[in-house]
Amino acid sequence: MRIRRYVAASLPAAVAQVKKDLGPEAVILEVRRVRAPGLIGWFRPRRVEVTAAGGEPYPRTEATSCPSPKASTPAGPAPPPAATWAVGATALLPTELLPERLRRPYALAREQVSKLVQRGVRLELAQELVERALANVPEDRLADGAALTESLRREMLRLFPSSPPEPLSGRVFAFIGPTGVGKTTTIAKLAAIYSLQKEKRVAILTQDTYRIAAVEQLKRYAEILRLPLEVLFTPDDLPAALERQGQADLILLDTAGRSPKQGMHLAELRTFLGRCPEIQNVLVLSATTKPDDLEHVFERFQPLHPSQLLFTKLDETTSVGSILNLMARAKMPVGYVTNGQNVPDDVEVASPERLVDMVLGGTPDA
Ligand SMILES: Nc1nc2c(ncn2[C@@H]2O[C@H](COP(=O)(O)OP(=O)(O)O)[C@@H](O)[C@H]2O)c(=O)[nH]1
Ligand SMILES: [Mg+2]
Repeated sequence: MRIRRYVAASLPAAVAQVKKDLGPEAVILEVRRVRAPGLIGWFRPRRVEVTAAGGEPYPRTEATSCPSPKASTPAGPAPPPAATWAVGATALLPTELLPERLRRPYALAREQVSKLVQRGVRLELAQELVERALANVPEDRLADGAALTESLRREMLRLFPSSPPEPLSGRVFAFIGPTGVGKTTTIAKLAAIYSLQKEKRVAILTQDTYRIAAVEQLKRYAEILRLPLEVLFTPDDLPAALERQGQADLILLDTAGRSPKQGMHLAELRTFLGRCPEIQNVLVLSATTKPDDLEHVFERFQPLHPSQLLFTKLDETTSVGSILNLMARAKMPVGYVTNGQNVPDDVEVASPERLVDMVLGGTPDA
């Protein structure tokens, strides 16, 4: 029996080499994703390393004389490398090619990866998370689905940066983000909570004068809550309004929704908000946005340096996994999340545990 290692650009290419060299009966012992050594390796795509056994069994040798102690220990093949999980690399591999002890763990892992992907997590991130999760499951619990889910849960939680218990610690917050994500509704919810429940002096400002309905919407909320509302028509109106509202503990600034494609409008908004360094920007994103679009929107708003994220419409989607894609990329705290149209009830401080549980949505069959 020979044990050999093969490195190729893809798994099918590596398996083809194995078959050619070790014969059709060869058994795959280990599959890993590897990089070329040294700094240069980080700039090259990862390759697949397959360790396989095959060929003729070792011939039995008849001892003709009393062997020396050294010769009595045949050198034998090198043991396979310590297990490094390669869920992505093995995804196309028929389970029968895997050693018996790895079949169930890999089957469970693949199930988890496809569940995460269905819920909006990018494939590469899903594979990485599951690989890291597997690496932390004790050897004797590898076939236990619940152990993998628990480990995966911990890996997912690690993506969230620690956030302050009070998301709106500061005085002036501008709510930025695309049209229709729920900025104005969320401001109404928060204005009600901070003024009625937390007894803060709250003022509302709006820069969204592009649609008459937008100002009217906010005016109605401000009237019901008996809060001051300032409508800002030019960037110069902002410092003056902030000065007039100098007594307020919390100022919530609504902005005109911008299509993320409208670069010029974003630049305008940046100039507007850039006048007052005291303003912290909350990037409002809808959890219903397609994962790719969500990352695109997130990127487009980066020039405005948001300090936290706020996700709306969690009630309308099962693809909350796309939130993890942003967490892996941005390490930005999530302050509030909203889960319905009711003002002020449908808003809560984001809980990474709850978000992760929404992505996992129940354990797979153990
Ligand atoms: N289902 C659901 N709808 C929401 C939520 N937040 C806002 N909306 C709705 O989304 C629509 C657009 O909200 P709006 O606040 O005007 O968005 P804006 O353009 O970003 O200011 C309205 O119909 C809201 O009632 C939410 O958490 N869940
Ligand atoms: Mg609005």
